[in-house]
Amino acid sequence: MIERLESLLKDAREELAKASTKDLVLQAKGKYVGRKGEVASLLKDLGALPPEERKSAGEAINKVKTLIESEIERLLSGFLESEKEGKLRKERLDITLPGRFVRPGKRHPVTQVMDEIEDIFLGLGFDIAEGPEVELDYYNFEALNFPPDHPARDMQDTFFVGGDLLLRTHTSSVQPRVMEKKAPPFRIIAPGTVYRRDSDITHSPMFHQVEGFMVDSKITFSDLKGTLTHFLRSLFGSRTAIRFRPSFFPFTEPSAEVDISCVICKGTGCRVCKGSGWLEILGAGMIHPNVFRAVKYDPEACTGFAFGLGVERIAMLKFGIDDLRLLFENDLRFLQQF
Ligand code: 2NM
Repeated sequence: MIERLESLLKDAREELAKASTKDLVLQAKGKYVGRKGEVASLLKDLGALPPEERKSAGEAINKVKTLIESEIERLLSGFLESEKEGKLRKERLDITLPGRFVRPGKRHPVTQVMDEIEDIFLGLGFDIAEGPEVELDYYNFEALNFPPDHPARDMQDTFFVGGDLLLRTHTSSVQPRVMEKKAPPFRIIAPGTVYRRDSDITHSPMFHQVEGFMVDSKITFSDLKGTLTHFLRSLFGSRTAIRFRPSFFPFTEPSAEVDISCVICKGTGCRVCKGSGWLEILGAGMIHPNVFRAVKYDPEACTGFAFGLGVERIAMLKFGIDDLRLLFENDLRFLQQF
């Protein structure tokens, strides 16, 4: 028995010493100390020994088993360690590599200017209102004092959708919608997209407007001048000169066109202002009594001012863009500059 044990231990040690892979170690493990291994069969043979030898033989077998098992354990944990190391080496990250740059999106220059205009009026206590781009003839023209045969309707070429519907030609169409639902006093701006049948270097069939109006019992032309002066100096700088010229719009009386001193030459005359030193920037006036009548307001009891401006034109002046079409081409090389 002792001889068998000694040669078993020797064989196991030799085989384990040669086992160069985890699998070979596991194979040896099965062969020597597995459930049907050699140690197990020695233990089975214990029964054939005389009773007085069994105890010491059993102890000797278990000692050999423990020796083989601990050698196997040592080898296996060594393989595990080097497996882990190999994995770590393979998955190693170079945290000093520069990351891949993702270019952040930016707001379109027209949106930037629209947001800036909204911020100025929000600062003056104005609310923001919106209305549909596909609009009823009534809100776009009739309620704004453009009767069906009024020559002012020819001033703008309109996209008609059919029936009573058209693409709104100005965001003024929002105003009578607001007034139908609300009683004065209020001050509101209506920013949005509008459509006209115009297309050349200075006109796009789709563009953006901000229109504003303020209604109360004693709003005067001075309120209009003060509000627009504050607005234009916030937008173009505190040294901007402003002038009001008499004009005509169907929905305002009196009406004015508002000019600012040229943002390029500061008033001395250049190509942008065509030598005049002034740039036409918005239209405005006191709301016509017929507009109040259309929304069932008493024109004797309320007064109000209104104004409207084109956002693309302001964006072009602020950013020094000389061709309107650049704003609609969505060429990233152009847009990335703002
Ligand atoms: C302009 C110029 C002058 C205007 C008038 C109104 C309304 F509905 F209150 F009567 N909204 N917007 C207006 C007045 C718009 O744009 C050049």
